[in-house]
Amino acid sequence: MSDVFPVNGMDAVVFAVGNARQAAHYYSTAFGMRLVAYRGPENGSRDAVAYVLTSGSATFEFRASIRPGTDLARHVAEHGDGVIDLAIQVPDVEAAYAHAVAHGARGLAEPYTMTDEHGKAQVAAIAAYGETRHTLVDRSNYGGPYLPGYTAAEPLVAPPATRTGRLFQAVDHCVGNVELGKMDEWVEFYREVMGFTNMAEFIGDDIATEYSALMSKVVADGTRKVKFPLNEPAAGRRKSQIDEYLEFYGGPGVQHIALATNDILTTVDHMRAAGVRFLDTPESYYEDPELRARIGEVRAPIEELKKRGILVDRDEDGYLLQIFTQPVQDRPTVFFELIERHGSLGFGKGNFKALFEAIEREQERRGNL
Ligand code: TYF
Ligand code: FE
Repeated sequence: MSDVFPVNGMDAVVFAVGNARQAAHYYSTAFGMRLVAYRGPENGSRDAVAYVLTSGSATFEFRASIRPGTDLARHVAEHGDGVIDLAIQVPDVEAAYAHAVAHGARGLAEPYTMTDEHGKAQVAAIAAYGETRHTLVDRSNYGGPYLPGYTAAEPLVAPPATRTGRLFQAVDHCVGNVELGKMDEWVEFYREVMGFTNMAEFIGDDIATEYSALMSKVVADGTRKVKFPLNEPAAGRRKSQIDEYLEFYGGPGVQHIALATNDILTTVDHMRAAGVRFLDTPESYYEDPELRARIGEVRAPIEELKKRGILVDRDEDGYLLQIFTQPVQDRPTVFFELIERHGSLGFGKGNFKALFEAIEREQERRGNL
C-alpha cells in the first residue's frame, strides 16, 4: 500500500519561552545539548530571538519575543513556556500540505521557499490541537546550520570533563493533552490528515477509572518514526493530571517529549547532577515479585535502576527502561521522559500505575489533587 503522507521523521520541537537565552543555557548544561544556530536582531529578526540546539537527530528551537505586543509574547503570557510546533520532515511539502488541507486540516502557512547562501528549504504549516502547529519541512536542499535566516552559533558552554557522549540521540515520541471527549477526534485527525494509524498501546476505560484518570491512544506514521500519543482526562478517584495540565497551560498542548538514549543510567546521572529533578519511584516498585518475574533479565542490575528510580517494562518484542522528569517550568505543564529501548515498541504500559501514583504525589504537593 502506498503511503498517503510519507514522512522522514521529526524535524524540530519548537518552544515559545519567556527568555530564550536562559533556556538555551539550561538545555546546554542540564540536557547536554549543543547550540548550533541563532536568529535575532543582529541578523534581521526585529521582534524575536531564536536559539537552536541539537543532540543527535533531536533539534529543539527556543523562541522568545524581545518586544511587547507580539503573538509570541501573548502566547507566553497565556500558556507560560511551552511547545508551539512539532515540526515534521516530509519529502514533498507541496504534496503533504495539499493532502492535509484536502482531508480537513486547517492551513496556517501555504508552502513557501526560504533561501539563503546555503541553499533552500521548503516549508508549510497546519494547525493541530490547541495552539500547537505542525510545520512540514523539506530541508534536503539546504546545507546551513538549521534553516535559511539562522546563522551558525558556537556552543554556549563546554561540556563537563566527565561527560563524553551525548545525553540523548533522538526524539522518541511527543505527547499531546486534549480536552475531555476530544481524544478520538484527534486520533481521527491524524488518521485522516496524515494517514497515521493507531498503535496497539492505549489506556482505556478500565485502567482510567482504576488509577490513571486519563485515557490515551497512540498514533504513528507507517514507519513509526513519528509517534504521537494523545491523552484526555478521565473521571478517576481524584483530579486528573490532564485537567491540571489543561488548567495551568490554558488549553490543549504538548505534555511531554520522550528522548531516546542508549545509556539511561549515565544520562540520568548527568542530568540529576546538573539539577534536573525526576519523579521518584518507591522502593516497593523494585521489590514487587510480579514485576521482577515479568521483566526478567535487563542490561543493568536492578540495584542500579533502583538507585536512580528508573522504570522497566517488557512486552513480546523486548523491554524498555524509562524515567520522567518533573515539569521543567514554573507551571505544572511540560515535562520530559528518557527512554532506552531494547526491542520494545511500547510506551511502558506496565509502569502506568507506578508512574501515575508518582505524578499524583507531585500533584498533591502542588495542592492540585
Ligand atoms: O507516552 C506515554 O504514553 C508514556 C506514559 O500522562 C504516559 O510515557 C502516559 C500519560 C502520561 C504520562 C506518561
Ligand atoms: Fe511517553
